[in-house]
Amino acid sequence: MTEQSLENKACGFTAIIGAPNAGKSTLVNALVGAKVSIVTHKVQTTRFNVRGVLIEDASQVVLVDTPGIFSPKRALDRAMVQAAWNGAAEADLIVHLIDAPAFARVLNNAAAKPQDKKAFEDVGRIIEGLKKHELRADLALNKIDQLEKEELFILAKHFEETGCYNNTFMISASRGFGLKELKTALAEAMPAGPWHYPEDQIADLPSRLLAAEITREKLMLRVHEELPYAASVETETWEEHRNGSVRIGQVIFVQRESQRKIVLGKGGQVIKAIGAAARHELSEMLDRQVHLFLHVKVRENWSHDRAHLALFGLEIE
Ligand SMILES: Nc1nc2c(ncn2[C@@H]2O[C@H](COP(=O)(O)OP(=O)(O)OP(=O)(O)O)[C@@H](O)[C@H]2O)c(=O)[nH]1
Ligand SMILES: [Mg+2]
Repeated sequence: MTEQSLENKACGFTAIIGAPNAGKSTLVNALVGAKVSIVTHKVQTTRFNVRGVLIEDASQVVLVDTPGIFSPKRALDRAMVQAAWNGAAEADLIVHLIDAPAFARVLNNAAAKPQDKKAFEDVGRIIEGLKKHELRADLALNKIDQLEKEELFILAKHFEETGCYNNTFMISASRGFGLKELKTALAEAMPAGPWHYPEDQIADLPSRLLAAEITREKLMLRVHEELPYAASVETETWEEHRNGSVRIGQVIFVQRESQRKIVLGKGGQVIKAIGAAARHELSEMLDRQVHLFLHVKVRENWSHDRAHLALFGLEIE
């Protein structure tokens, strides 16, 4: 590497914060161009900070996907929200992502759903938090594929008046609208300095953790109605075989026997489907044959188990 190219390099952290379900993980995946963080249509999918790397020109932007910020009640929720604020405080740049259609529905009093009102309140809480911690952020209005143009400008004005934001972006993380402009702006905002990661590295989640997250995503997608947030997944064994395949053993922790029955399903059908979906995705990601073995265990207090949560870098009081 020449001295010239080193001088031009920039690298820093950009934290993506927002209310649950704003689309933070979708955005991080879209900016990285690969799946580094799991996504579902449910709130509180992301439980800990997940890093993904975007390279744009001479800049390496380390994106930090954070858990949604809301009013936490349980110890695990508090730890998740704390992790999000820590991610924001440590970052060179904060992007506050908004579910713009949900916010607009509340602002206009137009057919707002209960979850829209929750998101609206959470956004208020985040603005208070930014002020309290004396943090400035960039604003990104997301899901503009579902919003009229006029609405967008009303929203932009609303947020401008808070005085918390430098720049405003209007994007659709899932459709890719506005992402080119966002990438350029993030790259330009990073401080000069050497890159943190080798240029071919896009994520830094250990394989065991990533594998557990993939299974948790399939679990949430499959049984979220019956078992919203009562489960956690841990990779217990990881064996590389000489023929190139890998054998992964995981435990799904639930809090009650009734939940264990739900995850298993009649004749084990539900867990079979979860396992098949997870195995399929893992095989593609790892680019080799995966043998996945899932077990369901009842551990009433998994959400208070420090050792288990420490696997994800979460600390409870
Ligand atoms: N229509 C539309 N939907 C989107 C867009 N971006 C994300 N979504 C959807 O919004 C939902 C939530 O996405 P996530 O990326 O999991 O949201 P999150 O902010 O990471 O959520 P938590 O991790 O729970 O805080 C998913 O169903 C996404 O497909 C978008 O630009 N347009
Ligand atoms: Mg998320």
